[in-house]
Amino acid sequence: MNVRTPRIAVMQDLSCIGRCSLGVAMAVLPALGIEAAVLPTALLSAHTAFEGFTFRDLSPELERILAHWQAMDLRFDAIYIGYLGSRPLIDLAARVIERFGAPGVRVILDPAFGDHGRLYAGFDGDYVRAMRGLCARAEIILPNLTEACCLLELPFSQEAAPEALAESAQALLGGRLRDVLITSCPFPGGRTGLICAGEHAFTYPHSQLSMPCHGSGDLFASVFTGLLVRCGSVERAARAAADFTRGCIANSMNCPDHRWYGVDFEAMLPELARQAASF
Ligand code: PXL
Repeated sequence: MNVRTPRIAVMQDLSCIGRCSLGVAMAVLPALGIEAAVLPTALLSAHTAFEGFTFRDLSPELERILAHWQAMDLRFDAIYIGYLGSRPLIDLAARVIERFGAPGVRVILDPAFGDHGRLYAGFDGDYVRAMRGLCARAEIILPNLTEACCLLELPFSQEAAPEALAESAQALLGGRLRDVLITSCPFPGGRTGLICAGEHAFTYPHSQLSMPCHGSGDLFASVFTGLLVRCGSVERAARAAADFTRGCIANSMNCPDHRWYGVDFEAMLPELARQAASF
């Protein structure tokens, strides 16, 4: 039997230190039996929560890569866009979707511009507004609570009611956008979890872990995208990705380094590969 390995175009930065973005996607997707074809948006010495990080915007090189890809008759099962880093890169991402996002290609966007009530270093309201425009070109977006509040022009609140968030998120739907899947949402009883508004509406609360871990959104997004391509179900992929991410964060809690150096997921990849077999 010769089954074609699915291929996902992954557009985000390469941060040399601090597990996030491409570093995570290029480990997770192959563990799920998926080829990661990468479009690096920027090269950083470390992610932007580390003081003194270097940042090289790769958009000129990306233009050349895209020109080559366009001549190659490439096809993808999905396009997964994460941290971009500048306004020109948002425009480039829109072009990637236009060129390679034919009907049937899943387009998943993690807006990746903030967390814990704040924007990441280097971002401002203009960036958020441009990202809102990009959201309408995606099929599924994966904002965390901070990003969802910014996109919806709501004040950030750890106490937002899940029903109210889901209702507000409806405002973003339309264009190509079918599902708004918000991570790290507060639920009654001190729990946290997922709220999905749109075609596949559901909620998935679970108990809160005590240590926030940098890069946990990127880990969730990579696992979600891979499992979605494997099984086609937004809810099933999201629940399993949340469970896996939570398990990895629990593993990371014995070492405070992971708060900034990222979720300790490597040792769990064989387990993820085993689980993927049933997807
Ligand atoms: O995890 C999101 C992320 C991705 N890439 C870079 C970042 C961050 C968050 O800070 O700085 C470069």
